[in-house]
Amino acid sequence: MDVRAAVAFQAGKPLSIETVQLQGPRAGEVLVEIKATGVCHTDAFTLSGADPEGLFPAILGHEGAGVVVEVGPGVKSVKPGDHVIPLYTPECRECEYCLNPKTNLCQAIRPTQGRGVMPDGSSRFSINGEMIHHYMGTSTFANYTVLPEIAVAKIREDAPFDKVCYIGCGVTTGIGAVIYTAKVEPGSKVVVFGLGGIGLNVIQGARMAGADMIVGVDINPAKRELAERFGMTHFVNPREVEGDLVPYLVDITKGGADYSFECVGNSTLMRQALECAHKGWGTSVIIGVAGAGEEISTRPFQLVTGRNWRGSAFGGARGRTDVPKIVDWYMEGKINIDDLITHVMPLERINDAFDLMHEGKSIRSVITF
Ligand code: NAD
Ligand code: AHE
Ligand code: ZN
Repeated sequence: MDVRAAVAFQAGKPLSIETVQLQGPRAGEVLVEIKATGVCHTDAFTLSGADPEGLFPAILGHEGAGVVVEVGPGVKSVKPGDHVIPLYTPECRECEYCLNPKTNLCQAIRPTQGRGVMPDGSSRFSINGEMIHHYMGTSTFANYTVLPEIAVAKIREDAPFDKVCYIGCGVTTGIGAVIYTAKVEPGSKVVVFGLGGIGLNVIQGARMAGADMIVGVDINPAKRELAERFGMTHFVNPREVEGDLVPYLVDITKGGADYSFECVGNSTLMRQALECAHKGWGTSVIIGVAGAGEEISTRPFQLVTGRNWRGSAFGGARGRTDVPKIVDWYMEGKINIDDLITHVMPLERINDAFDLMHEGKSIRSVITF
């Protein structure tokens, strides 16, 4: 079938709106009509050329919501008409990883996701006979996409697509990193580096977890007001701090953060986030994605003296199990998504969404089809 998609033909170039061809679902796959998709910084990261797994041409996008229109042979868990959120972290419930409660990183289809193809090794997308790569196994910058059955979470039908699409990445990543990965306790002191689409959800998660002090660190002062509305208690602009940022943060938290989160993708900030964590027990969680060739470093003494350094992908959430619950939280008014969606636009204007992100003018832009 013909579908409308934003195609990334080349790194560093704007997306191009095209009519592309999409083959129907094969065994274990589903065809989903995408109704809305968010634009995450990771899409911009891959488009920039900094992603070692970036492949071109590709249909990017991994923060969608839509309706199942057709299922391939053997599909049992969803049917046409079901409302779903695509999962770039699938949940097969059978692999060694899914069976281990310590991780959410289902590996059932990870190798083919990284090669931009479906689990059988081929792509369903093409343009004029030329293959187009899938992206993160989701490719939501198209009005129809094909996904493995294990990579869709069935959600309630009264949830608005143009809001809950954000649960497909940013909301779950930020809130989940607090609740599932770090397991922040009531009364904690939390420091959040980066107050964008992820960091504000970390703040919202920290408030839900009952943190007492939530420090937000960002070089863009325009992020302050919204972050305060979401629960930030103290704002730090590193450009206004005299001297080193780490001792400043240790000082205002009276010894260091119980939990810190890096939500930018900058390896210098990752080090600062680790080093502002409390001696003896502080945990620092890396969420930001750093470019090819980047490495992190610190003095081993920082870890010897009891700080913990770890990372979180998709907030430690198991998509088919946890995403429907997070949709319920939204529908019950327990989490705020609406105020983080600052821009809504049609697919034809998707490049504006990238510009707004780079200019620091948006939190989340959502594309509606
Ligand atoms: P965003 O562009 O919305 O926000 C980034 C924020 O960082 C902005 O507010 C910006 O002002 C701030 N910032 C930039 N440089 C800074 C600096 N030197 N010091 C302090 N603040 C600085 O991006 P986002 O969508 O929130 O994504 C954030 C990061 O998280 C990206 O690297 C993205 O790829 C990554 N991410 C990871 C996961 C995961 O599962 N681990 C999921 C989603 C996104
Ligand atoms: N392809 C990159 C890594 C990108 C990355 O870390 N992706 C996160 C999700 S970001 C969503 O906005 C993730 O889930 N990682 C776990 C995984 O298996 O990809 C690279 O460096 O190669
Ligand atoms: Zn994302």
